[in-house]
Amino acid sequence: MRKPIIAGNWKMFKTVGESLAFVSEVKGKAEAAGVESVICAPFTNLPALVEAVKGTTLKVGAQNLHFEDSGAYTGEISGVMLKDLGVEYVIIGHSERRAYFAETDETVNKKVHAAFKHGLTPIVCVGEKLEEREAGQTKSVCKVQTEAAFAGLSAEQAAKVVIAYEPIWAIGTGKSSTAADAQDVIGYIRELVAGLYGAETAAAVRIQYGGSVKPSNIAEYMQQPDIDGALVGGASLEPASYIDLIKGAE
Ligand code: G2H
Repeated sequence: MRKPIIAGNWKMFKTVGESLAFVSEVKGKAEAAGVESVICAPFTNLPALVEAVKGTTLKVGAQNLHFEDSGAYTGEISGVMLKDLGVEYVIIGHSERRAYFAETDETVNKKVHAAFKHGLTPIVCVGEKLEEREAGQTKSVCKVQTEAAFAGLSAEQAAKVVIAYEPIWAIGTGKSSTAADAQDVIGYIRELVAGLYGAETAAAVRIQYGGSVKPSNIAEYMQQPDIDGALVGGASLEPASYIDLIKGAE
């Protein structure tokens, strides 16, 4: 059985002090039996967050990493550094990074390998743009992105990947994919993994939906057979909303 996973993607929000205030608000409340809850915070907040969540069921993730372990890459952070802090998850290939920071399918794949090299669990984002959806290319875009992200992974690694299907037109716009449409694409992504690694691995991979998820719509996504959680931006920033998302995923 796949354990549902709700991951907050804080993007470029919250200072260290605001992060700590958030954790003290949600401590002991953002817990639901059988739901994994993760906070993916800006790099600057990670050391304090890792300390603050000790003794709770909350886990901490980063929002990016460099694929090299070290080197002359000004401004970058490596998997070695994240592991050293005690970070457990890392978002890779979010559409904002693909759109604004030249992330490609190739760098996504290199970063997925770097995450596994350092014992981090990758949350790999895939999803189509509005014009691709309107052109009927949703599944072909997801196929290219998913197959590229998984290239060279062993079946054992593949089973541990968390995929986040985020239709780009639904991100931060208030427009969300219907649960049925999200299920259709996510079911297809699971079939893709089955084609690459077999049914057992595909049954183990967790696939989230992302894009304007909030406490009022989380339950309908969770009711879908192939949706194992959500990657949540805006609605993960407020403690009460985050707690409701975790409870709603139960
Ligand atoms: C999509 C999502 C989080 P939001 O980017 O990854 O953000 O929930 O604000 O649409």
